[in-house]
Amino acid sequence: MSSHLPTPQQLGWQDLEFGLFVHFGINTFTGREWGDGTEDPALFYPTALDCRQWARVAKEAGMRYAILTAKHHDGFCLWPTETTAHSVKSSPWRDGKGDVVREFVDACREEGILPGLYCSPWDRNAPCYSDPKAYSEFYARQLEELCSNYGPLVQLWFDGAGSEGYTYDWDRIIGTVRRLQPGAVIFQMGDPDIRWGGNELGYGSPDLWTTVDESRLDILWESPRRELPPQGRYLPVELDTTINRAGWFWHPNTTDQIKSLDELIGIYYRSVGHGANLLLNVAPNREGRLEEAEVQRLLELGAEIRRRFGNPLAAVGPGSGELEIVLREPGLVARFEAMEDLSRGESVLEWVLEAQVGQDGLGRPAWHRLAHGYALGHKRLGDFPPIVASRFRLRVIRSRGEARLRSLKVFAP
Ligand code: FUL
Repeated sequence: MSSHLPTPQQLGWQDLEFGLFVHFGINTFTGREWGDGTEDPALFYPTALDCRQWARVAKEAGMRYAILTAKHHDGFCLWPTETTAHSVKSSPWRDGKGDVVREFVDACREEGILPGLYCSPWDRNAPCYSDPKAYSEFYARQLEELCSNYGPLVQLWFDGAGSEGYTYDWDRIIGTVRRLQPGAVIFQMGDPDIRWGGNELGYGSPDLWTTVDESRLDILWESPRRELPPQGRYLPVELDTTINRAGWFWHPNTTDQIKSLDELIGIYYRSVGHGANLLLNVAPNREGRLEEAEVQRLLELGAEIRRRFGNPLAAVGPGSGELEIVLREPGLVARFEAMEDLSRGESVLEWVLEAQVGQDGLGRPAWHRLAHGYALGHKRLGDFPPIVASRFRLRVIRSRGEARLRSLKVFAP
């Protein structure tokens, strides 16, 4: 499927905006970031697995979805798969009867968080990996289990690492997912609905087009091009990063590497505020619980997002070409949120946000520029030096066809 129009699944996923990434597995117990597949399954032994805690914290932080590493590159499966013995079945944890994927999806649904799964294409344990045809079949069967037995999934996460130069039978693999999980979006590999933002810092360019020339994704990563028109394929961006600089998996004694609230807010502005989804990783420890210090930081982030964007002075929407806010009396404004209506594709090519500051010599309203950009996309967030004004307008300067705007909100400092 390749179209400049979004699917309902893509639009629904974009509205989720902020998700929890959960890296948990054999690496949690070895202290490594990439296992080599020779790890003894007996190492997997969380002493107090608490997926409810993960889901509750995600919910409280304002996240709407969560993705768990059902299988990372080391090949160890967190569910009792029939495809290999390299799984929770061979671990003494719950006498080999445990199923982390089950506990995860159940906990997410109880909290109203949409669950999704990461299942690494690159598998350093499966002996058949040396035979791409046999492995594609093996991998499709793993996905068949994950897509059949755990209810509706919001997203399947196909990480590109380790797969350079390898030939998967994507028709077989993606076909399985599409057939069993028609509501899910696919990330990055095969026939994706969602593309990677090109770095693991959570920083997206301000001109992050949603509709791109897919043959040039690598160029987009290197240097996003302002003039690139939104033509080609509708492919929204997901940016993934970690709350702790130490890595994707849990590592002992790394509290000092937790990102600061300022840094995380900066990441939020440059991801969600640049029209992408933010998938923020918080890794469970060897108990199977998120670390208290990381939970606190995540909740601080959620509270700060609510403080900044939860309470607009005014809001308007939708409109074509221009949206205007008129406050009853002049207010101090320092922040905005603007959204494009993407339901019929990306249309805005250049936009400006202005405040009226008195009149010019001829008695016409005088407008002061507060923000300006090219791509608008799902959402743009921004701060500007505080200004007292009562009239604000978001104006499309150039568009492809009719410009469709979804909403504009302004906020006090
Ligand atoms: C990368 C992987 O190699 C890392 O281990 C991690 O899973 C990250 C999200 O993607 O490509």
